[in-house]
Amino acid sequence: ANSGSVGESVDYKITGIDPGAGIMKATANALEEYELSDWELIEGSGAAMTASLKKAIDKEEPIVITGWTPHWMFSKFDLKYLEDPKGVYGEAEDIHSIARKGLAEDLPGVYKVLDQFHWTPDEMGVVMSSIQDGTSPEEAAASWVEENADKVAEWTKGAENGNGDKVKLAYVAWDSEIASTNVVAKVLQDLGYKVTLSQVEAGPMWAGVADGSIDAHIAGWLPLTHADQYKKFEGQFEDLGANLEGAKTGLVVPEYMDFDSIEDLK
Ligand code: PBE
Repeated sequence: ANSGSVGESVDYKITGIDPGAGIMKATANALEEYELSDWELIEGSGAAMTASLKKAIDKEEPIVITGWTPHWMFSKFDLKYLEDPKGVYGEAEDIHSIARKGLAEDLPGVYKVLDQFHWTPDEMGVVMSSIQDGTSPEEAAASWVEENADKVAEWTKGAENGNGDKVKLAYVAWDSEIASTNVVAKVLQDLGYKVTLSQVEAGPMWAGVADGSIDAHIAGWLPLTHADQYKKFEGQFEDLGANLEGAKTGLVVPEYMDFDSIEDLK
């Protein structure tokens, strides 16, 4: 297909996710940088995006989505990132754990676990795929924690028990973060903490940690994806560093689409 027909074939629409996601901002930038003024970025959700992706792939129809790694979609479907010669989506990203100020003093055990929490994209992938296969996030997290006791012991090493102390974690309903947040919640519960998970948008997630109404989140995509929030609230949270290395975002299409670069969308 020539490049003109790529746009026509998908009605010049990119299937996006929740408007607060950093990848939406990056994609808006990509439309400008690559001069794709005919194109529209459609808002939705992670779940709606993967449903559209599955529908398209079942019929071998064209689709362009905002995608990211780690994500189960890459093990379920044959997909490729479009090349991004202008580097709009940045280099590899890390996912950081972000704590409210004062957490180390108020809940040192929680702080320690969050500080020690670190895993690989493959480990996260196991939990994500299990959830995708129909296991509830709580159960998928519990199984992973049970089967990875050695790893979990590294995270909880030296951490005080909770004795029923309350902890509030926030997350956004992105598949990667549903997996990670449920795993950390389970680990904290097993240590004796009472954990509340609140599902919010990306803005409130960062704002909540900054104003102290949320104890922590483990969904800080840096240095690029959440750069705006990081800058906006800098000094009002504690960055505990990366809990996962080698994340990535970009525009993603099925392998059967016969072009390879964002430049070909023009
Ligand atoms: N994501 C997944 C998020 C971070 C985690 C790439 C969709 C985003 O803010 O874009």
